[in-house]
Amino acid sequence: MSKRALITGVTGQDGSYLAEHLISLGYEVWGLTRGQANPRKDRVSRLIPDLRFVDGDLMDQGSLVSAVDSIQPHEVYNLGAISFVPMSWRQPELVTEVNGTGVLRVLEAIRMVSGINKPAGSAAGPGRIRFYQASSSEMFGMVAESPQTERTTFHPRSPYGVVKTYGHYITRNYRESYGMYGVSGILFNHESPRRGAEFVTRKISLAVAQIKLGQQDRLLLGNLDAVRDWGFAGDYVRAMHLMLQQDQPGDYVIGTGQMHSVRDAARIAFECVGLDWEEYVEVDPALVRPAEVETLCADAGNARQRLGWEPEVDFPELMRMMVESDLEQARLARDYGEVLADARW
Ligand code: NDP
Ligand code: GDR
Repeated sequence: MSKRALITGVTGQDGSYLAEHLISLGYEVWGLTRGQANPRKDRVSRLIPDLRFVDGDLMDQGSLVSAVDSIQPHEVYNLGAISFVPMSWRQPELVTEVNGTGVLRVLEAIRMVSGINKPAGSAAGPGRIRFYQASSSEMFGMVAESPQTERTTFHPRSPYGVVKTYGHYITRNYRESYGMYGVSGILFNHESPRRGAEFVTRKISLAVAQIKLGQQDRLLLGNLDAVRDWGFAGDYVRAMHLMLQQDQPGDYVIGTGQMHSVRDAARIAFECVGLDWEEYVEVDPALVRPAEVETLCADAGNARQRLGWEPEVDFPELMRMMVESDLEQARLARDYGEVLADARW
């Protein structure tokens, strides 16, 4: 019998790559989707025909209990979130509800469906559903040491980072309180051609494509000095799955260990199409954040050693992949119209 997995956030970047990966491993994969007519659900179902769907929302406890109860998954991956950091200054309460209390609701759904009513060591036992929480390098924020490991102190710099830290600790607490199998992957930034257009790498690759085709003449960015450890989403979903296959649950830092600035990202992307970034990029102070995470760099030694995980795509290759994909889609949109271009993802 094949294993069943339930993924929240299946319509997002990571959800789609994870669903593809698990299906390729023989899993029966269910994605939680919300809303009565979510266009992102149509998009992911076109991309992954074998994916099944169940209704639910991280804001609605009953829907999560019902989803877990009807699917009886072996593994639950909680990737659903409002993931764009600036949103967390604009709507902090909503972000707390979805990204923080939402984690608690999924854990509670698993606890209830598994019949775990008492703390660890009770007759109920730990249950068999394994849980993955999408923790974030944003929890490190103002970094106390570099590179960051699973033991580095958290000092989040955005409401998003603060709330992800809650999700991280409540997952650990359910592990310690109820003996549940729950892990947190502390993932550093990861990108792909499926990345949302609001994130800086995709904003750059989209602009490069439009500028190359003469459809845009400049690109406004915020802090060019911000430094991130950027990897490829397809590599990172392999790590999520590996984390849930270990005998003992634990938390893992996932990243490449390579640092690049936003300026580097722009330079590399424009170079892919033979253009000089300095002729097109301008700084817009309105895009600079109220409190910034200046530098992040992962030490993923623990994941390498215990999970055997390694990233396969480096940063220049990642930017090239994104620029080429956006160039192809922009050409399709120009020649055949938006609908065909969007159908690709
Ligand atoms: P995306 O923004 O691409 O996807 C977010 C997903 O969350 C979407 O499927 C969205 O669904 C869903 N969602 C939003 N609100 C709700 C809700 N109320 N109930 C259920 N689902 C909801 O994010 P990524 O794929 O990039 O990231 C996946 C997870 O990993 C997130 O939790 C993110 O915070 C975290 N993370 C991401 C990193 C990265 O670099 N990508 C790094 C570290 C952590 P809908 O279509 O309905 O809006
Ligand atoms: P981040 O990703 O906030 O790290 O969160 P994002 O790509 O939005 O920003 C990265 C850095 O680039 C700087 N920057 C800009 N960012 C955006 N979006 N737009 C701009 O114009 C711009 N100019 C400069 C930012 O200030 C920042 O320093 C991502 C998300 O996926 C989170 O959900 C996840 O938890 C973290 O990565 C790890």
